[in-house]
Amino acid sequence: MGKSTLTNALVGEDMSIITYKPQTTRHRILGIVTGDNFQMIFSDTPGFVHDPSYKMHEKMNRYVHTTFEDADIMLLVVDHEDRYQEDHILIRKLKSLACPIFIIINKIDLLQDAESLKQIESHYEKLLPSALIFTISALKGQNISQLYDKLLSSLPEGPAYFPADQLSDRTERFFVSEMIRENIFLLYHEEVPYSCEVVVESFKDEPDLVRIEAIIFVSRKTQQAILIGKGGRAIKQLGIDSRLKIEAFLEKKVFLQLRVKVREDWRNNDQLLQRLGYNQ
Ligand SMILES: Nc1nc2c(ncn2[C@@H]2O[C@H](COP(=O)(O)OP(=O)(O)OP(=O)(O)O)[C@@H](O)[C@H]2O)c(=O)[nH]1
Ligand SMILES: [Mg+2]
Repeated sequence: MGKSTLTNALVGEDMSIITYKPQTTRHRILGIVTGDNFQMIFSDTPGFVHDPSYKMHEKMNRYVHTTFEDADIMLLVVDHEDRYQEDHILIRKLKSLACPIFIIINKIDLLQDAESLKQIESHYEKLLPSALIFTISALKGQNISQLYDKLLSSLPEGPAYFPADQLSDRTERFFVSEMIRENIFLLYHEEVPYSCEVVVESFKDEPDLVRIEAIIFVSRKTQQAILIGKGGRAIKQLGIDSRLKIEAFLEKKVFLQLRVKVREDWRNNDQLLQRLGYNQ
């Protein structure tokens, strides 16, 4: 855990949303860093879903697979509690790669003693002898600059893919919808956040404010009621929290309108998934 926290730390921007809940990231999001004589493109992906319950999970896994196909350097982010084994699909795939592999042992701020860190390191040294191992705290910024420097010096030479001022492959609308989704993850419980997807329907940049209309899709009528809450209290809170975040991001006043729509079982609907941006 910590892929998105690490990507944001390396890129130096809050690109990916972060929550304490698993499966927060659902798409592949590029963060672009351009220097005087280099361009590094960081690719944040969902975590691999082992037992996909929905077509959406399969699409999320496709994003992970795509990264294996086009990365110049692969980073496997593990935390102090993970112990990946030989038969893990990601380890098998890593073993078949020709590019450099970095194993990132994250959350070292939570480890008290040096001995347990040594044990984790030696586990991964045996598992992937050709990989470089880094011990970091993405949250506290420990060893991030060393990792950044090593990434930069390990990249192959090539042309820049993006204009120097471009920070991501994603639009402002996408980031806004993600900020709403982040707040859904933080405000609602159990299955509810997982059954929601957010689409920005309209985005009007007016002289003194940005007027945004977003739709939250849920997969059942009962979830719609939960999202709205008694007397509309829950969705009001969601609107306030999301607006504050979006205002900070756009650096402008925002008028945010949220609507909730039921799309039965959208997570298994190919056409809808496509419309919702699951394009892999
Ligand atoms: N203590 C500590 N917590 C961390 C660190 N890095 C990330 N976290 C926390 O771990 C949780 C998950 O972080 P994310 O960056 O969203 O993890 P992810 O791998 O992107 O997760 P998914 O997108 O759900 O696959 C959040 O609560 C983070 O604050 C770290 O170095 N130390
Ligand atoms: Mg993530």
